[in-house]
Amino acid sequence: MTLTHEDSITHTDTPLDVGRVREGFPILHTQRKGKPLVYLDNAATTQKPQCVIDAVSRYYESQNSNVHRGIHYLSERATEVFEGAREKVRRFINANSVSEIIYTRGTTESINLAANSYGRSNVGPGDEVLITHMEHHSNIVPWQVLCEEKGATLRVVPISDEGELDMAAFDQLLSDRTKIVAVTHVSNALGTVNPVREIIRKAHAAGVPVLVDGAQAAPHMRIDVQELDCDFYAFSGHKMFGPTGIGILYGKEHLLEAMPPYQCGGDMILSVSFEKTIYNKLPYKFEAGTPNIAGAAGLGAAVDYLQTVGMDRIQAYEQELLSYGVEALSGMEGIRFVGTARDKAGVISFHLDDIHPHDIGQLLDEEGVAIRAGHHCAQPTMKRFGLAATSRASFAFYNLKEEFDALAEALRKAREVFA
Ligand code: C6P
Repeated sequence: MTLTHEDSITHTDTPLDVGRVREGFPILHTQRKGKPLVYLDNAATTQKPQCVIDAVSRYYESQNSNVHRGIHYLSERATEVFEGAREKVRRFINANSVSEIIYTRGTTESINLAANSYGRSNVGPGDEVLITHMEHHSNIVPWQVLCEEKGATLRVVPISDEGELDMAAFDQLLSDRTKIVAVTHVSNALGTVNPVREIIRKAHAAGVPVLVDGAQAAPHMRIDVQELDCDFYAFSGHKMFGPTGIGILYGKEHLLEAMPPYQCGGDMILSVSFEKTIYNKLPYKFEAGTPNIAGAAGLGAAVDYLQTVGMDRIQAYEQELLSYGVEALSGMEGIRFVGTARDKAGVISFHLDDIHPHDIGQLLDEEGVAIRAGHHCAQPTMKRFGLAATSRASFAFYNLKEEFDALAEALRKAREVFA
């Protein structure tokens, strides 16, 4: 049976027709050196389906105004789109209330908000913040700065040679000095899926809240913040097929209520006098200034799209892709995988002979294959594996198995060049 584009997207009980899915992503039709571009840099940012591009255009064409301020037609339309998208995101991660969905610029700002607001009011001298050895710089530096300011200590859960968390060490490091645990759901450098449910359960048993960096999880799996029971969950729109410059901090309502504002200005206030300012209610208390309304419109369209395709279907297909990709590369002489955890998503990082990853990246680009080469903003992780950088192929549900064949072929050519 041939699936129509509609069928392949909407019928979640049928296998994903990836060819049809790709038709909805204009940029995936790009030709490079006379061949279809192979885009394997999805952990850096994902491509956008036409419906997201349309939502952003539609916003500027027919809905553009400022939100929450005007009483005129366009302002009401803009506010509807903006708040409608918030409700879509709430549903997407199954938060209890839209009060718990804070718009930010992305994961980085979400974590900075939590560290500056929650952290500053709850971490003091002698306290500890517990992170892991596989964090992105965005989930290290804000906590490090906080610890320096407060006279607290940053503790780090070690990882194994496979790139899995040492949970026995986690148990030992979690103590009555720990004031917050901040952990990535999926490592951008290794692809490891961390046992966040177990981490949250253990941390809560010790009375410690948990922030989960979901930047690399939200595009690949169903997220249910109530089921996870996380206290904060941070993610970026652009890594989940939405626009850049928009992201989310989910926070449990009672925690957000007790937290002071992060940035101050318009929209986050109820009233201002020179004597005293009364803050707005949630979530607006954390949204100072004119927000990224077009970004929210695009993010709303992206989560609608993902829910239509079905996160479970995406996850199942991507597991097939992962096995295929590892298989396609593992026959290659001189390859060393970096990150071989049992549970992985979205990322295959590797080193090839002693060729510098930047050289690999450039040679692959010549073959029309886009990967990322570098430290992936995870320098401590690189150091743990004795490397300065890796080559990283990162995929999404629109990638094809043949694209891993193209990657393997391009890598063979790269080896020949350096032989
Ligand atoms: N990782 C990568 O190529 P922003 O830039 O705020 O959208 O996301 C930051 C971030 C936080 N946590 C994790 C786990 C991430 O992977 C990222 C972004 C990109 O791997 C850019 S360095």
